[in-house]
Amino acid sequence: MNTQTVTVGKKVSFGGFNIPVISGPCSVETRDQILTAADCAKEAGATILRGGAFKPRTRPESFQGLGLAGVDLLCEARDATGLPIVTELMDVRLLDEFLNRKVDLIQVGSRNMQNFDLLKELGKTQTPILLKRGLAATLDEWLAAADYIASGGNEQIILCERGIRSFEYSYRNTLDISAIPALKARTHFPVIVDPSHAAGKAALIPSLAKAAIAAGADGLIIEMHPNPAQSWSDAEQALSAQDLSSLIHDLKKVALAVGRDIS
Ligand SMILES: [Mn+2]
Repeated sequence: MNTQTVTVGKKVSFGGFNIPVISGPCSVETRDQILTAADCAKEAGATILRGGAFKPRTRPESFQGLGLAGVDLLCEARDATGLPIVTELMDVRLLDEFLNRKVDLIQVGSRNMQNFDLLKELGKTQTPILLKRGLAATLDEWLAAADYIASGGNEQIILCERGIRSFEYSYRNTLDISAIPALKARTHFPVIVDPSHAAGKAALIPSLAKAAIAAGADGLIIEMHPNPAQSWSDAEQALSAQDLSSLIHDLKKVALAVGRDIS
């Protein structure tokens, strides 16, 4: 099936010749941290800034994010660098706050993939949506979730494979590379890959990212922290700015080998 393009911000298109890389920290922590991360992401060749402000953490004692103050810091980083921003919306009651701040790409996280009331409300907007695959969701369930958004009138949807639950515990999740060509045959939505949450370990990320592009992914979302060891969440999987820079350099070669580019 032909992939439609979804444009985020003024000029970052998913689903075409170019393969955009989204990067930034797991969580927005401080003003300095996110402004530095934004500069590093842009310098490395990423074209969208990520950062969690509302964090769906497994344990209640874990850092829950800065909330709307974190979204405001992302907006400040957008103003400083020109990079569009993506951040997760967990609570439908905060949708207007996201729309007022013109969040460029609203993420629905794995744990909310089947939060149907949230999906229905997002379907009434015209903001691009990054729909991550549920922890144990089949392709049928995932595509049905996308239909909840699309049937409200919002077709600006990007699907994100981020690893699924399996019996293997040597890494955080099992990256389902097969999902990329399988989805391409079934849907016109662009498909991107999150190697960071699939791997859970920084050392595995380059291999998974290369495999994703070779298999036809339309983009990547990769966690990067200016000081990975000090990261308040997902420290083990955060790349340094230098790691991200050299990875994007290598990924360009894979993209060219499959008739695409990262620019
Ligand atoms: Mn994370």
